Amino acid sequence: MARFDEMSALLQRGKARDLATMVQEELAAGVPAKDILEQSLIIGMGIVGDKFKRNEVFVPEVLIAARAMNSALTILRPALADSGVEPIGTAVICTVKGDLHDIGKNLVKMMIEGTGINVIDLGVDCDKDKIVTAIKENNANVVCLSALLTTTMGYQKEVIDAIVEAGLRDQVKIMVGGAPVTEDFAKEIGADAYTPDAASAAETARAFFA
Ligand code: B1M
Repeated sequence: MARFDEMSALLQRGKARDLATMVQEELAAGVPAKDILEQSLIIGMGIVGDKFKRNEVFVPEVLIAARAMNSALTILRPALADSGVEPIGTAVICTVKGDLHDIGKNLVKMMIEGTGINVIDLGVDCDKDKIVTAIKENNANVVCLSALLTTTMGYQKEVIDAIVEAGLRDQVKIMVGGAPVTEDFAKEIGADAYTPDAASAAETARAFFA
């Protein structure tokens, strides 16, 4: 238990190298990868998310914690695959067409990955056809659309319309976000959820699988 708490603390402080070393030691000592993930890393990332929501930590701290999470996941991934632990689902994420802002989108991606969801990142300036294709190819359950410009937030509706036209609307939950986006706008365009920050985006995505 103390070792799980220690790894969680290293993750929260963004100590990627020390965390990676400790994860390797735990695996070598026979601790199941699933326990390391669920009883230490996901809890640590959740604590970072809660602090972010309360403005107790800020973007740089979240990014370095997420980077530490990724370094630990790189080590855990083969062991998780061997032990048959499957991701709980798949999300497709992007910043929509015309929009090149990706810092918030990357945060959302990393926080959602921290909940055990497989995330396919389509990058920025993403066209609706590419999103529809990615949903089909990856059998995705969740779509996450980010927009930072008032001139691009409208494209989120075009993506939702394209998903409806492709007959995929019942297969996916659609989440929207980004600075100009609001709860009312999300309802108006037919999204399933609006979340104001990366931590609540991760909570909402996870809740879709509860
Ligand atoms: Co741009 N930019 N920018 N910019 N930029 C803004 C957004 C702006 C508000 C600045 C301003 O004028 N005050 C303004 C938009 C105005 C508007 O539309 N109302 C603006 C503009 C105008 C532009 C250009 C048009 C400038 C120009 O060229 N004339 C241009 C557009 C380029 C384009 O996209 N086509 C442009 C370019 C750029 C840079 C390339 C220089 C750079 C982006 C670099 C990058 O992302 N790799 C940039 C930056 C850095 C910003 C600001 C300063 C910071 C954005 C940021 O990363 N914030 C921004 C001003 C500001 O916000 N203070 C600004 C930190 C990030 C963590 O927050 O992205 O909001 P954010 O994400 C949050 C939440 O919104 C939420 O979670 C995140 C964290 O909790 N969230 C989601 C985001 N996506 C979500 C999805 C979800 C859920 C939650 O579910 C799916």
